[in-house]
Amino acid sequence: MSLTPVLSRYWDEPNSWTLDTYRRHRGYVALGDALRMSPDDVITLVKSSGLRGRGGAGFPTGTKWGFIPQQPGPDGSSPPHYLVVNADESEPGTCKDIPLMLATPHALIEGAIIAAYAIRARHAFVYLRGEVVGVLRRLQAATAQAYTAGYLGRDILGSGFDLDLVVHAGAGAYICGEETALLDSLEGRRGQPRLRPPFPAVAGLYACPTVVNNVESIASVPPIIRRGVDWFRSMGSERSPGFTLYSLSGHVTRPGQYEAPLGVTLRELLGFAGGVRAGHELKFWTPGGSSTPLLTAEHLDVPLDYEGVAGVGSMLGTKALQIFDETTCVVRAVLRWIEFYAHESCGKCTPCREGTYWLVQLLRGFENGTATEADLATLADVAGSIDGKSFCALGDGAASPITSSLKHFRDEYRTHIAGGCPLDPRRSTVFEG
Ligand code: L3W
Ligand code: SF4
Repeated sequence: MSLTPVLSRYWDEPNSWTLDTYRRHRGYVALGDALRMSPDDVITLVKSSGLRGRGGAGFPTGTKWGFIPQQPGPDGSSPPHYLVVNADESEPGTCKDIPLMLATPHALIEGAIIAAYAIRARHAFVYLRGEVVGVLRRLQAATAQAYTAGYLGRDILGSGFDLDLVVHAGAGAYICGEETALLDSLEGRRGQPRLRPPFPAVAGLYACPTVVNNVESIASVPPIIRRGVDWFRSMGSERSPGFTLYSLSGHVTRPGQYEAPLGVTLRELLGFAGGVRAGHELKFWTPGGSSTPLLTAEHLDVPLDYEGVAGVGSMLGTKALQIFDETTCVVRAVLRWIEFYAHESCGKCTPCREGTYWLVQLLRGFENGTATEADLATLADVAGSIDGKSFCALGDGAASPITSSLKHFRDEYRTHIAGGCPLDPRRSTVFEG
């Protein structure tokens, strides 16, 4: 399989983020095409493409757009509805949306205008994680350019369609990437997940129907409009069509973004990235951030699409492939992740709030050599009390590194019982830089 750069095609070009460069690469052509179609036809086209959400869950994008009620209510008026772009990229290892917004902010803006047109929203929001001030400035500057050029505001390109786009920076909390916590935060409240259903498509921002889509999902729409459903479906598989960004990080020769058809394997991606760093071998990896169960060298040929990764008991997630070689202590890596989840737990539900705290205490015992065989059982028990019993996906995500590392590396935990971490911390390169 070969690389298929679409979104990342000219990220390395000087001034890739300017409106001129974007237009030189046929930017905003898809917007004109979409505005000549009816909103329903745009939704049908995106449904036919089979585009699935790139934020982690893989929910069909066109189907989500189709949930937004368009019929007037009994009083004849249509309730307001909104588009919200989830740009709160925070999943450990995930680093695709931020480079996309930095390199080609207009790709996101054009996609957002098309999506808003399709669902007939007049207000769109980009919710960005607070720490990335450079991205905020770039998005704000690009939004201002889009207003000046007539792509935003009143009567866009003479179509009669009006849209305002607001770029909003959060305060930097992982939980605000959960779509309903994001909406609470956008409304000015503390970001904590809401009970679902109702899903945002029914009651979202200000209790109105709202589409929440990931940055990469939205930026994938203009090329689909421009080049068509058959072109998009010529990549990937029937159920997981198209191209996507895979982010390789960790012990790999050339870390970075690799855009390829869904279904590419880690073996193929490592071929593009120069392999695991010289002189070392693959020990374990995450297919889509730390919330997705760990895989090992025996999974090098698993197709990296939704069905392929689910078939080996994991999830494609955000396609953040974190690569770890044999110098990595799996217990220490899991401890660092669980410390993150414990820190980011919003505290709303007991299994996650208390469970992540106890997981950290137990894992520290393995690292410093005080853990017992009984602690191994307790570790699995606590993870089991979080997984599937928490209020939102953060809890399930926190249990996942524990259960998957116990499945593949139980012996390594046992080695720790016998006297702490066997790897010399000065040699172990994971998470220390
Ligand atoms: C209307 C229904 N809408 C589902 C919508 C729902 C959402 C989308 C997916 O978690 C995963 C999670 C993380 N009527 C609907 C409906 N929807 N049924 O479809 O929903 P869901 O519940 O399957 O997933 P989710 O809550 O969106 C996302 C995993 O991604 N993850 C985390 C990624 C973190 C980032 C980040 O840092 N930015 O992306 C990584 O694997 O664990 O499983 O829109 O409303 N009947
Ligand atoms: Fe908050 Fe964790 Fe419960 Fe989610 S699972 S609601 S993050 S305490």
